[in-house]
Amino acid sequence: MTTTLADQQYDVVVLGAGFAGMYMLHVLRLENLSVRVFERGGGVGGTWYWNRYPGARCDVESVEYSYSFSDELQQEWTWSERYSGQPEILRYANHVAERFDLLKDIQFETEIVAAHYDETRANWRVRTSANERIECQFLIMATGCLSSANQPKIPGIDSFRGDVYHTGRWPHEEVDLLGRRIAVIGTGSSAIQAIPHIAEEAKHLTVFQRTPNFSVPARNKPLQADYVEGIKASYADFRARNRKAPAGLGANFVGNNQSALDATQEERDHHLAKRWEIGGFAFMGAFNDLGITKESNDIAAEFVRQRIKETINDPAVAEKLCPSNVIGCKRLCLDTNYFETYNRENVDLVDINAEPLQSIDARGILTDAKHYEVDSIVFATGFDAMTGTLTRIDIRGKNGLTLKSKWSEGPKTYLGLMTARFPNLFMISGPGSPSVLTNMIVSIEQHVEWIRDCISALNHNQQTVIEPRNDAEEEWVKYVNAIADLTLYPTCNSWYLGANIPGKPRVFMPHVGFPNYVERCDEIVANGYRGFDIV
Ligand code: NA7
Repeated sequence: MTTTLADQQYDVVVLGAGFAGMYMLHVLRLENLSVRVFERGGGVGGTWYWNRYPGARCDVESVEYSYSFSDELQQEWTWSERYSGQPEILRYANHVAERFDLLKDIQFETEIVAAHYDETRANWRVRTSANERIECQFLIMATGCLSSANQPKIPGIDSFRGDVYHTGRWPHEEVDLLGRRIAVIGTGSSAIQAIPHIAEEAKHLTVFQRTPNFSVPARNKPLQADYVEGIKASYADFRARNRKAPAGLGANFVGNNQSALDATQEERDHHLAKRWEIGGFAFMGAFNDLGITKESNDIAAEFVRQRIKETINDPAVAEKLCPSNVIGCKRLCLDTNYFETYNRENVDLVDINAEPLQSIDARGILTDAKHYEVDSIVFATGFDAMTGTLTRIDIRGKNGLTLKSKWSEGPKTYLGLMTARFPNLFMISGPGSPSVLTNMIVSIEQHVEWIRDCISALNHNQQTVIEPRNDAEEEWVKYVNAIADLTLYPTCNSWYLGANIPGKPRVFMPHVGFPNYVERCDEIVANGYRGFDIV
């Protein structure tokens, strides 16, 4: 390996030092490969490095949302709450980086702007934002699914004299919201977490809502020592049971294997209320068909609407906050005092369907109905999910084909791991894999280990290039969509479908189900990497 900045060579270059990039680096180093990680942030943690808005918290339980690959690590680390807040997860990421001595191979504050495949030399030529040029045999995108912020282009935004924030790019220095008039645009998961905290600080908070969201109580709480000890004592079994669960999480909350349609009214109330009290995603396990049968889903949706109406003092506000679509179709939100916040004197809700956003001027936000004078605007408007970060980079495969043009009608991958005509380019939790429909860390570990095994098999067999075949990829895309069509997922305008980004093709991107996906991956390997061309 040469070490001049203008000409570095590595076996593997990894983009991103979130949970995927860190684990990828760790396992590839153990294979004695030279690896360099490039990270645009100033530290490790990915999502948890950027999303530091007030109230940012994971919606997967902390004893599950953590690495399983090292028993020493899972024994020595103790989570303090049922759902970890962003600062604790970031401390964990930093602990992992130090514990496994990862930092020396990560280059921070460096963006990869281009990656071109050189067919003659069968390698990737990568260029950084600082114009460094690097060559590598394998390129691994550990760029995250929610890493390109969606900033709506509202006319006049540049003229606003106050502060503008995005939840997904929250400043690293202290943000003073105290005594300010704040606007929050968006009511997705990030807003639902942030709004109760912002409302406590703000002089006045105006929430601009396009679509009301379903949210269930998180019932977050400090973790008791005996509970943590119990998990640690049987961690291997707990992790294994989670990996067998459809979304790679929630093994401790066994679903009720009964259709809501077969239940009496008392049974319906009982199961839904029980899980409402448990809190979190357990709610969707109240019946076995909430994700596939609209009539069953309606029953659960109505239960949540009733809870919203009971909570909100003003019936007109409650009506605006009641979602009409399918529960769980967009990712279910978990909250702490979200709906209660609308009972505060200093909080107003604006339905932007009734009074559309017109523009932003120096002093605030103008809708069809009135001008809202504010000091700060918080965009909680989500992400160009799953593909945004990948297509933003100038990635070119064989014959100069750009990834952006190849995916212009929607992402095409084989297993969500690779895409045809882009040899030796791997994606961790790429579109077409379970990723965002699962506990991300479970999916990340499975992908990282699959990629490691693939590279080491190639090296072992003195093979240098792997690429999925077009027919295998076409079939995979159809298969992913066919599974999604068996569910209610495609029935609403979610970011899973790209529907939140104007002009983005409407294609359901994640693969539904984790255990069935892993079986497919393993079976393809057992059959000599069926569907891949290997040279
Ligand atoms: P989400 O879930 O995509 O939510 C974004 C919110 O912003 C949602 O309410 C959107 O309304 C709204 N939005 C988006 N664009 C606009 C415009 N142009 N005008 C007004 N409102 C808009 O992102 P989050 O960051 O909350 O959560 C992302 C994931 O992070 C979440 O699923 C968890 O996995 C963690 P819409 O519903 O599209 O009408």
